[in-house]
Amino acid sequence: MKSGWYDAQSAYAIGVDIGGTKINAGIVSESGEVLHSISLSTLAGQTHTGNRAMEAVQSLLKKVVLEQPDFRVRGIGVGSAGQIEWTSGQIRFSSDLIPGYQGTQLKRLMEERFHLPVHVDNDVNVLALTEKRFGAGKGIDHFICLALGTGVGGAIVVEGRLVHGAWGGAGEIGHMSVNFQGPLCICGGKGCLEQYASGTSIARRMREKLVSEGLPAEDVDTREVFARWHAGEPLASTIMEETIAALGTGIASLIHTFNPGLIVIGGGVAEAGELLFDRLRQEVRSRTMASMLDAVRIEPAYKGNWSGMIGAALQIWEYADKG
Ligand code: BMX
Ligand code: ZN
Repeated sequence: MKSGWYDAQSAYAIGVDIGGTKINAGIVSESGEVLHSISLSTLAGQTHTGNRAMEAVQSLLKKVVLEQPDFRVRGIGVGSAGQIEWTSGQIRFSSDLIPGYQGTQLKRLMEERFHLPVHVDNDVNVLALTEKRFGAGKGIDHFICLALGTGVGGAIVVEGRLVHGAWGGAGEIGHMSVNFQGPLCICGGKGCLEQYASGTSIARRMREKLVSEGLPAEDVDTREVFARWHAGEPLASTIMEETIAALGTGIASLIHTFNPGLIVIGGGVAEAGELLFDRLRQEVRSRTMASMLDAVRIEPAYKGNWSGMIGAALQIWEYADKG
């Protein structure tokens, strides 16, 4: 299985982060240093996402050998959106955020192409490895990550280890229902957290609201909603208060279920800043048993563009004994 690229002693691994919008690939050290990186859009040119990810690794390696012809790595760690069968590295289910991706044998494809050890896990699960090593999760044994981006992803760390469940699907917190009579979700459920708290849904709900008021809605993206919210615009406040109520409901249930010491929140929506965190802390306080509140903090995720990609690569060290 090992190739000319392989060296078990190398200080570097390849990290690949496959999200609904972008694929980032980079050469990463155990201390989180990023030597080289590249970024591609996930869905461009209708190329299959598995092939697009391999294209990213190929271009990355090409870039590296130009500078260091005898460069070697320990392996490839992939963090991907979708529910990943953890041991086989197959995409067991993927919502239509990434059309045609479901069923991809990502680990097998990567191993056959690059002849390196490959680990594949959910994108937000690997993000939790970055939090554990460098972020707010450092030294905390029980914590939960939420990533509010194209979709809403989650990860659960218990006793210092990621919870994978029966085959790897645990932690799909975006599909925890916060409203049993809520709107249909692309996963088949109703009132999922993702329908209220992803960047995509915030922008969509704002546009719908504007249209219903007969106001111009084109070009209104998440950033614009946040700007209007900070400026005190009532429509934007209505949308964001709904997001905060949904998040507060979900987080309170997570606290009651896992009694965590920390909830880490990342993704594009976390860029709404302190106003979001302040409101969210209040909301969670109002919905959570007082006995559970002492132990838990709600903090923003580790800053940096590459945190998903770094976490993906960290799997190589985290699971070194797994081969
Ligand atoms: C979706 C789901 C999760 C993913 C989350 C965040 C798919 C394709 N995705 O809920 O597996 O972790 O989005 O994904 O089923 P991102 O695209 O926002 O990073
Ligand atoms: Zn859902």
